[in-house]
Order: sequence, then structure tokens, then C-alpha cells
Amino acid sequence: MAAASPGERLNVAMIGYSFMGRAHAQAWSTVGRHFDLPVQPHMKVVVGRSAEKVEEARAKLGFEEAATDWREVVARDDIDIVDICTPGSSHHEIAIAALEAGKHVLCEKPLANTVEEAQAMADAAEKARVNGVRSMVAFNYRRVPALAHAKQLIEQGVIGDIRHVRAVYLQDWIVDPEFPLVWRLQADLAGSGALGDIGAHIIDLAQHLTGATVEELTGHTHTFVTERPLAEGSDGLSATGSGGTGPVTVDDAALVIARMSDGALATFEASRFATGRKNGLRIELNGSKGSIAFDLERLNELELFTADGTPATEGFRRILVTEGDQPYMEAWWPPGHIIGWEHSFVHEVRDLLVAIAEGKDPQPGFAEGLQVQQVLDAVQSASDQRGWVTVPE
Ligand code: 4PW
Repeated sequence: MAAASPGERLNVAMIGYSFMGRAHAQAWSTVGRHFDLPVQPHMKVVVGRSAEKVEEARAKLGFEEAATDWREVVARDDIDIVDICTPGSSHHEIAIAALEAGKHVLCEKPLANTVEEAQAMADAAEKARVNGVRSMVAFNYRRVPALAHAKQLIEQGVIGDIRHVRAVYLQDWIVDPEFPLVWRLQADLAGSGALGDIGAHIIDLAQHLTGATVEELTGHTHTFVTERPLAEGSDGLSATGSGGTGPVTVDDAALVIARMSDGALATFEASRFATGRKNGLRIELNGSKGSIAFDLERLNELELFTADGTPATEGFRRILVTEGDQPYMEAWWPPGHIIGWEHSFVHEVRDLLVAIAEGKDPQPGFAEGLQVQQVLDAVQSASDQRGWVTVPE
């Protein structure tokens, strides 16, 4: 694929249209209205297995066409970007086919269900890259403005050398044992449970914010409810049940203690059994000069502590990240006018489009997706062996 020329229209094919597909479609349809883009995305075709349902999704989400055969679609000459929003089990086949066909690829996280699949995807991405083909993993929380701002502060040395990373991602949508056996609870489709679905986000964030990698860890995964009603229909994190039951083959929760390459100590907790916590992603970093804390449920804010030598008055202060000179915010509203969860996806596709236009690699690429997969795999091995595991370099 030749580099995109200024103003060029890039046709997007999105595979899958459920929860993440809806979030991505919202981003594709919004991005050009708020950001000055060097190339313009066009929502060309959405792909799903059921002709009737994908046509409904097409009309609702705003794609030009609906299709049922992803293989046919990724091979089309008029498709430039393939956006993969399917369960993890199909990421690897679709991504490799798309890369081999010369399409730029945006892939939902975690990159794959196994390290082997992720490795093959990273290899295919590296091969395609030589021809100007770009690939990106959808770790969207990197693009929450407050977290992008936190990264800048950390890079400027505002909190000094990082000593601790404390991250949790807590949900509760499967606390009820009668909640059906949706794809996210099946290892053959999802790879893992809370570990890969939400734990992957906080592992990526910790590494992204600190610029360090998880080197060594111990972990424990657990499944509280091992049998559930079979699912009849599901959309995102809700579902209806049908007759019969089946085994839950993924973890419900995962705990990790880790040592990072910069010497920081990190803890990660991912759970779908944190009753009352709906989408509670919180991360705190303690450094030699200060601390930063973030809570997704208050995503426009950062808490910052810097030791200024006056203990009587110093303390955590709240920074509202809505100023035009803070990351991504120039495209939105006047200061104080807050944004939401969905904006992280808008920023993600904006960054992908800019990278394509500039002939640069978007971040995180498939190599970083593979590295997160290795961390996830190490957590599972540590849990199985009940010991410490070194993450391969
Ligand atoms: O990627 C994650 C999803 O699989 C999301 O960021 C949150 O957790 C919302 O749904 C799940």
C-alpha cells in the first residue's frame, strides 16, 4: 500500500458490530467533525455473520455497505483500513489476511488469544510495514486526555523516579451466577477472562505511563462461578439466557505482583466480581518527588501530589484536564466542558489516521500487543505453577 496523499479518502471495513464495534463506529463517524485530519475516513462496509443483523447494524452505525464474508471484504481493492472488533479467537486470522492484502489494521485488545497467535500477527505486521502498511492495537485508555497528560507529566519528571504502580480494573457484570455464558466467559473465544479483557488494559497503561516493562511477576487467577446458563443473545456486557448450562473456562479475577524494568514495584487486580464497581479502572503511581492518581469514573481529572517542602499545606490537588493545550482537548469544548469514555476511541482513530498519513508507526503497534500478551501468559503460568515467572524479552 502506497503512503496516503493529503486529503485522501480511506475506506474503512469494520469486522464485528457489537459493543466494541459500536464504540469504534462512533469514533469513525465523529473524528472528522472535530479534528483537522490529513486523510478522511469513510465508513465503507461493516461485516457480520448474520445478513439480517449486519444490515441493521449498517443502517444504525452509518456504514455504506453490509457484508457477511470478511475474507472477501479484506481482499477488496477499495478497502484501505480493516478495523477488527470481533472476539479474540478471530483476530489473528483476520489481521494476518488483511496485512497480507496490504490493508492498515486496527485490532481490538488483547491482540490475540495466545502468544503464538500474537507472535504471528506481529511478524505479519513487521513484514507489511516495509510496504507502508500500519497496524495498531486498540488500547484506547492511552488516549484518555487525563492519562495522556499524566504521561507528559511523568516524562517531564514531575513525580520523579517511579517506585510504585498500583492499578485495578474492576467490574461486576457477572456477579450473578445466573448471568449467561457469553463469549467473554469462554476460553476458546476470549482466550482468558478478566485477565485479558480488562487486566490487559492496566498492564498496557502501566507500561505506557512509566515507559518501563513488566519483567518478572507472580499472579493468581480464579473462577468463582464455574457453570452458567447458556446464552441466547448478548450485546456487550449484557445477555439473556436459554435452556441448559455450560462450563466457564476463563478466570473471573486475576491478581498480579510484578517488578518492572525501571525498578518500580507494581500490583494489578482485574475482576468481574467487584460488586458495585461497574467499570472501575484506577491507577496510581508513586514517585520519588510526587504521585499521580487517575480514576476512569472521573476521567477528566488527575490527582497530583508534589512534595514542595511545606507539609502543612501540601497535598493532592485535582487537575481538571479540559484545557485546549492538554492532549486532544483542542478539538473539543471550552475549558471545563468535560468529555467521556467514547472520546478515547475518537482519539485512537485520529492517531491512526495521522500515522498513516505521515508514514509513521502508530502506537501501540502489534509488537507492543505481543509484549502485553507475553505478560498475560506469564500471569497464567505463574498462577498454574504457584511461583514467579520472568516475562520473555
Ligand atoms: O476493553 C474493555 C471491554 O472488553 C473495555 O474497555 C471495558 O471492559 C468495557 O468493556 C470491557
